[in-house]
Amino acid sequence: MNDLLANLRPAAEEMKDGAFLLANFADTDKILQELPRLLEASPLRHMTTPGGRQMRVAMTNCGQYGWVSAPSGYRYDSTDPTTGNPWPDMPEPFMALAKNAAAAAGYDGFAPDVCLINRYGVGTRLSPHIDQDEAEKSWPIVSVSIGIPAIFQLFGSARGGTATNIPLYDGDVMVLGGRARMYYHGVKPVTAARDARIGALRYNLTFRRAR
Ligand code: MD3
Ligand code: FE
Repeated sequence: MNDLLANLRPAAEEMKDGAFLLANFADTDKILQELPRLLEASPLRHMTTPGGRQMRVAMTNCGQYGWVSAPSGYRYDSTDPTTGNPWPDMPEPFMALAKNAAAAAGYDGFAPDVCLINRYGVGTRLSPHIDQDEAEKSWPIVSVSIGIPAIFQLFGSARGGTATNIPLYDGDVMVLGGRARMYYHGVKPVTAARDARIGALRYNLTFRRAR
């Protein structure tokens, strides 16, 4: 886009059916300052799916609840099963970012009780799925990308069909609401790149209202 017009670009661009992109919305330096102590309290781990497979994305959580995948199924739990402790509190800057992003896409009053932290290495992908473990699906999910880029794929209500491919760069925030909230989505295998701060890694934070 022409630089002279850049400040006319809306803060939130609707990509498809209630999926909004807020390009370069997040201060990821600030997020990366908070991460080490969160990961120390509740380390990243490769969860097992109900089908018995290990997820290639490493995950942990902060907030009142955390999303857990186990052989027994998916759930939100106030206890980290790895440590036996509550998940670490959601840092105030995380909460503020999630609220501001939701509001910029038209969702006032969003108060996430979960921050799922996903870590991708080069080659890591996330298979198409629907996020349906939350009690109230009318709240959006807010996603924050950190580090090396990835291509996010947004399908429709069915698993197949053509995807809308959305490259996500460091600082990009997506707000998933409306019909897109229940759409299949995934992440293509992450291609080789380096971030000056964290190397060949991508983190994604998803802020959710579980209960
Ligand atoms: C579209 N994470 O954690 S974030 C997930 O990049 C997840 O780590 C991906 O899918 C990642 O469940 C994608 C963007 C996102 C998050 C939630 C959605 C897109 C969504 C929920 C409904 C539709
Ligand atoms: Fe998802």
